[in-house]
Amino acid sequence: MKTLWHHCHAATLAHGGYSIIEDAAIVTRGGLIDWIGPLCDLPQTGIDQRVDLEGAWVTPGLIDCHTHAVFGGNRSGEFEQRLQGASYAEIAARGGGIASTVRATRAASEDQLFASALQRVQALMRDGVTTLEIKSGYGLDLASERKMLRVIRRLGEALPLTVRSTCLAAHALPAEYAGRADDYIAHVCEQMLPALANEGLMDAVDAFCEHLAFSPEQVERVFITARELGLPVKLHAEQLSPLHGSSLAARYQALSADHLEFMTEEDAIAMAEAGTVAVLLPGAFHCLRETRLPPLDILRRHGVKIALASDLNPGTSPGLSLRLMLNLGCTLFRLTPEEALAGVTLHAAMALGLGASHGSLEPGKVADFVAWRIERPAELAYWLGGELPRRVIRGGDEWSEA
Ligand code: DI6
Ligand code: FE
Repeated sequence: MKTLWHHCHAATLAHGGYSIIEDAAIVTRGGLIDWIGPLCDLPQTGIDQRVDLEGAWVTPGLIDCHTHAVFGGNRSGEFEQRLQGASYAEIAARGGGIASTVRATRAASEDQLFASALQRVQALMRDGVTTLEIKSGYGLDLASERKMLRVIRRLGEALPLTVRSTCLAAHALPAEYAGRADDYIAHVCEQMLPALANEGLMDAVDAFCEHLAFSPEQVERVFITARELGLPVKLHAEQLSPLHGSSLAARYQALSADHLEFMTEEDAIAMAEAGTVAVLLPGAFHCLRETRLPPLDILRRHGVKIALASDLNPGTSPGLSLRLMLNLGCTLFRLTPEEALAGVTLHAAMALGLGASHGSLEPGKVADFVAWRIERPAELAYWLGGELPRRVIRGGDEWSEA
């Protein structure tokens, strides 16, 4: 069955930047894009069904390539404390922070975690998100990490959404290992990752490389294990201090290094050579009221691909709108709206290892796209959240919220 989507303009993201086709036509078949180009060039053969997009702008389905959307409870109390002067690190040192979400996540049932994550993921979907990465990392023991990863897999089965699952067992030191970080990392590498990989619960492995989390040496042990298990890696790096985690990630051909406020030019060169995507997270920067900007000029100069994500998590970025992140990426980090859109489409796909199949409108790629009723693509980064009129097509089928 061939469907023609017409009466639209397209920002295809296929050949660098917006890659605009005015008065475009898209033919989909079997869940894939069969043909895309100017309507006047359309080969008129064998169209079964026509859909009038009423002058909309079509973009690839949005991809949120860094979220922690599954968690118990929330940390609005810590938000209040931070506004009264406590720092993220101070709150963590007194047993709050990630540890408090670990307690709430361990206490929640799989069904409770599923139900609360579903609400958040549906909020992201209302923004045109068709592909989403979700990390574990609030369980920090085998049973609880497994529970989180199962919820992540279930979300992918329940929703018209491509969900990639990342194991972040090396997110923080669980209380029962206090003072024994090396022992915990050994447990992650020898017990947790092999068991969870064996159960097919993850697509990638991530870690948090920071003074208040794990050292580069500890992260490297996690990366070696991931490599042995045949899984790609990602890294939370250079968010609060310069440990050169992003260079380490590049040495292990990481799909991405994320945050990067404190990265150096050497880190950028290593990432460019390895093809490691820089994932910028303006929601966390904003909520922690950080002042050190990720070095955008250095990333551009060395041709590092830049993605943008919500980092949806209960502590540092309770962000339920990827479009809001487009705005924050532009206003806080000085991305152009065009770079920001590439950051939530093609470059986000690359950050998930999906660059060959997702992220741009090209023949042979999956037919995930959004038809927005907007005047120009920059409008996607212009509004501060809210709902934009749009139609979401996922795998060639139109999604409508029940
Ligand atoms: N960096 C982040 O931004 C999140 N995790 C991480 O390693 C924050 C997680 C949290 O505070 O709950
Ligand atoms: Fe994160």
